[in-house]
Amino acid sequence: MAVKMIEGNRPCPEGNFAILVSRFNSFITNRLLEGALDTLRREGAVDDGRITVIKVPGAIELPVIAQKVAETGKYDAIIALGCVIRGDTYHFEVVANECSKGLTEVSLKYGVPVALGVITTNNLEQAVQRAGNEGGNKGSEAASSALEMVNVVRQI
Ligand code: INI
Repeated sequence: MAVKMIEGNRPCPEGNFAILVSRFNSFITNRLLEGALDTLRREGAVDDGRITVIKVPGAIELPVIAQKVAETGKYDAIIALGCVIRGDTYHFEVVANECSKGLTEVSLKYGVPVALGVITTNNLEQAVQRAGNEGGNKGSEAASSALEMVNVVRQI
């Protein structure tokens, strides 16, 4: 008997996606949003009518809204976008750690894939590099991961 192999494809035209975007460092997070939208449309063949974008103040606010979205049962995946840049205080660690921990908890509690497109960098330059058009865009990567996960989940 052959091994059953489950692997997600990217196209996901019948999927419903919520993109949560934090406004803090919006010059970066808007680029992450552009990357995520572009990938959902081009790799996923997802129609705009299946995408909901929700803005929140900062990365700390992403988990509670992810929870509200997951509770509805209407979305196949959530893509969380944010940008946390290290400052002089311990605040960076608090925001970055609590955000990613909260998002993981939501994902596991509701069984909904939550793609982590929250970049955590030491400085603005690193953030710009990760929110680019060609070199790399973590919003686009998160969207790609969400597409794959929806297809994997459907096959299990
Ligand atoms: N929020 C971010 O998304 N990125 C940051 O770099 C950041 N820093 O550095 O403070 C940040 N703070 C705001 C936080 O997410 C909350 O919005 C705020 O504490 C109000 O709850």
